[in-house]
Amino acid sequence: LSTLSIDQGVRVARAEIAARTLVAPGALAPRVGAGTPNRSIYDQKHSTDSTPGTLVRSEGQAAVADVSVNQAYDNFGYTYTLYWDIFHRDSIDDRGLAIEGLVHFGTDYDNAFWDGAGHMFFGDGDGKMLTDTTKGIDVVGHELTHGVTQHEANLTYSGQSGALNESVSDVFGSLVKQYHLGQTASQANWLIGADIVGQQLAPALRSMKAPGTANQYDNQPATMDQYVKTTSDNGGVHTNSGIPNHAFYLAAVAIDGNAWETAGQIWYDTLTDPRLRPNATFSAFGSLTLRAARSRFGSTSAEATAVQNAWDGVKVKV
Ligand code: ASN
Ligand code: ZN
Repeated sequence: LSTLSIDQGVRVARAEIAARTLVAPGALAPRVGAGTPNRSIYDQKHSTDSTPGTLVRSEGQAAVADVSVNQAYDNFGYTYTLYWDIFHRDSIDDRGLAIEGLVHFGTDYDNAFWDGAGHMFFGDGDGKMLTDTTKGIDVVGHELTHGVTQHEANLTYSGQSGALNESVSDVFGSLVKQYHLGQTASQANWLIGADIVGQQLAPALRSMKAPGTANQYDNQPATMDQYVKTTSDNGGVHTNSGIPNHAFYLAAVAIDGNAWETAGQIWYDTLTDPRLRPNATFSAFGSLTLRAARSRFGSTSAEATAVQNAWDGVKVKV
């Protein structure tokens, strides 16, 4: 220090500040409290109100008598943990946003959803189509990921960008489950919603491994030539998501090992890439995954090759 003139010292300090501004915000020192979720679970008591009902469990509080409350709380925790441990993301907005779950929404309500305004709603199911939706770790991960997507690429919820929005939720929902269970890509079953289906929809809502085979009503395509043109479901967002879902599966199993470290990292890099536009097509998304694979793992890496082959496999040009 004594060998530096004041001027040199100032220049060093300036260089440090300049260097720091080049670093991505996520790479800066974590905020105080980062690494811990801030969960609140509300009981809607079967109402269909869109505002939170009775607060029944908040962060750090012990389990309560209501199983749905604890399942939502725990599955939010596992979802937060994947995002924090693997992608260094602090909650839905990467700024520690409170995670709010509203359980017992409606009566026999056969769905769970993100409302776009910070709340995740969970129905109890009618017992035939669906059972308690809080039980599905991948389902809870799916809904929370809708919030992540809203804060990142904000993929428009219709047509191809809507199917990408849906697919990203399935991808990270599945990864939350795989990370929690410690399963490699080849050990995972790649089903979505297996823990919340009743006998009518058994064995699952969707299959990333074999789209179109998850249950008796499943009509998901696995390849672009089978893309379903429809005006229902915002242009088939829950149907055509089978195509990018299957691309992710193909990439993950070709690479094998822990999917969250390879294909998952590539998809996360893509979701958070400012080049991913809200109206992205499958092709635009696929091209960005290839770009992400090359920049993170190398242009001739096994990961980049697997990603290229995956999109070829679902007949999407990248
Ligand atoms: N469970 C559905 C979903 O998260 C609800 C919806 O159709 N938006 O995709
Ligand atoms: Zn969804």
